[in-house]
Amino acid sequence: LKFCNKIVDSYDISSNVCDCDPEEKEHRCKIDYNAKNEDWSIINKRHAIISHGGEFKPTNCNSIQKVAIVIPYRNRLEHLKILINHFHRILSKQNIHYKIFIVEQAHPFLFNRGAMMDVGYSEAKANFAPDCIIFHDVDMIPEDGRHMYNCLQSPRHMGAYLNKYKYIQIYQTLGGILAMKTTDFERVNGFHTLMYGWGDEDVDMMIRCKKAKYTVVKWPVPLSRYIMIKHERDVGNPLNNFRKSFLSHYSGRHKLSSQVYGISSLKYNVNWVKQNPLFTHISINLTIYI
Ligand code: UDH
Repeated sequence: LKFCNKIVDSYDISSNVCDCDPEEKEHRCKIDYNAKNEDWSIINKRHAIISHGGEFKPTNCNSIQKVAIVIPYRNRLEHLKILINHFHRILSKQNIHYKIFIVEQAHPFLFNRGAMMDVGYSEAKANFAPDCIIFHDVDMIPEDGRHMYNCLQSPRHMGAYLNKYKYIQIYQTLGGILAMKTTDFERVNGFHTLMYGWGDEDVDMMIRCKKAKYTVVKWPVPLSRYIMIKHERDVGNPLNNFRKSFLSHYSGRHKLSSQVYGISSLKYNVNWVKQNPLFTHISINLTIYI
C-alpha cells in the first residue's frame, strides 16, 4: 500500500472532507448539537466504521503517523457527545490513523488539566505508541474538515481562532488544542503537573516550547476555525490565584516553578479503563498534590 498523506507543513485547501453549509458557501461542517441528548447507542451506530476503543485506520493506504487525541475530562457529558459525534465524521475522512482517549479525573479535588493531558500521553504511549499527540478540550468543535489532525515538523497551536473571539487570536497561549510530535512533547517534559484549578498551564507549555527553541505554527482561518461551546466555569475548576508563580520562567524562589514537574514526575493510579465503541475512557486518580 502507498502512503496516505505526505506530512507537509502546508495545508491543502482543495480537499473537501465534510458536508459544507451551502448557505455559507464555505467549508463549514455542520455541527449536530442534538447529539448532546442522544443515547450513546444511537451515536455509536452512526459511526460503525470506528473500531472499539475509538480507533480508525484507513484501509486504502498506509498512514505515516499514528495520532493519539487526548481529551482532559470531568463532568461534561453533553460536550463529549457533541464532540465525539462530530470528530469521527470528520477525522475518518482525513486518511489518518487515530485513536481517541478520554482522561477523566475521578477524585473530586480541583481539576488539573495539565496532569490529565500528561496521563493521557503516558497511557496512549503504553497502549497505542503514537508518533503524534493532540491535546483537545472537550468543548472545542472544529468547523472545517480541512484542518488536518496530524503533527507537522513544529508544534502546532490548533485552537487559536474561536467563534467566541470572532476568529481573532486575542491571547497568545497554547490553549484549547495543541498538536505535537511525541518526541517534542517528551523533550519539554510534557505539561506542568501541579497546576490545580484554572489557568496558565498552556502559557507554561508555551514557555517550555520557547526554551526548547521550537517555532509554534498555526494554520490560518478559515481552516482553523473552532466553535467553543458556551458554558459556565466548573465548580471544581476555580481560577488558580497562584498560577503565575508556577510558570517555568518565573524568576522568584518558588520551588514549584520548574520544568522538573512534568511527565517525569507524574504520579497517578488508574481506576479503570473502558474500551467504548467510539473512545477509550480512562478514569484516574492523581496521587501528588500541593
Ligand atoms: N475540563 C473538564 N471538566 C472540568 C474542567 C475542565 O472536562 O470540570 C476540561 C475540558 O476538556 C475543558 C478544558 O478542561 O474544555 C478546559 O477547561 P474550561 O473549559 O473550564 O476552560 P475555558 O477557558 O473556560 O474554556 C473557562 C471558564 C469560562 C467561564 C465564562 C463564564 N462566563
